[in-house]
Amino acid sequence: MNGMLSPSLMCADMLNLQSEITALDNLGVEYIHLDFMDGKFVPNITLDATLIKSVKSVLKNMKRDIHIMAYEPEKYFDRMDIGDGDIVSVHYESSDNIHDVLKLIKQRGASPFLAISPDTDADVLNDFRDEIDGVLVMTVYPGFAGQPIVEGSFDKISKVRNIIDSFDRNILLEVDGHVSWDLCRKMRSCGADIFVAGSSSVYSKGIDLDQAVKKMKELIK
Ligand code: S6P
Ligand code: MG
Repeated sequence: MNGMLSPSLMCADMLNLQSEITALDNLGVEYIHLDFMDGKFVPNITLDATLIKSVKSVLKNMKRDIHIMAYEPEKYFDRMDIGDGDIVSVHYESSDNIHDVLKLIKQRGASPFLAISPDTDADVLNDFRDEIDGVLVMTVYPGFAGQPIVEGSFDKISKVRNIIDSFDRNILLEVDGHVSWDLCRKMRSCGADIFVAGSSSVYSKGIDLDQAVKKMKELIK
């Protein structure tokens, strides 16, 4: 299986979101990464839940890849209209009942992913063996685009790959944060399957979107 792309909508042109989404869909991009923040779990706010719901109505083949950086993430599931085909990542530390939250995502027909921040030990994944379809490995601290990669991220990706491979189920590994032209290949060789592309690649200045998508797809093959 080739690596899959998930461009981050918070890095796109906010005044032209629909055309940006349609362009990605027409280029055969697999996912659109939708960051949701509550201003408390992380010190920022980006895309709103209603907007995340609306994205659904303009998609043809692309799927939503929703990354919730908020406490009590389940509060937003109805407003985002979470259901069939969505990936939904929730952070390990975001709920006292994170196992129930993952179950709820599954019950809605979506794919539950556990997001782990740079300071979260990969070993926590061992408690989620039968509950997750994927892991979102944050390679920057959640909250902002345009940050440098956190030291130790490649070892973390490799460690997560080993742990989830030991589960003997098909579990996807997604990387999010400074997935740059220079680093994405190494992330791929460490075991990443889905690549969140933001300001350090697909949305960097001086390259057209179609060229950028082609270049990225080639690098993460
Ligand atoms: C950060 C968020 C990410 C960013 C992405 C941006 O909290 O979860 O999805 O949108 O990291 O990409 P870049 O290349 O600017 O780091
Ligand atoms: Mg994200």
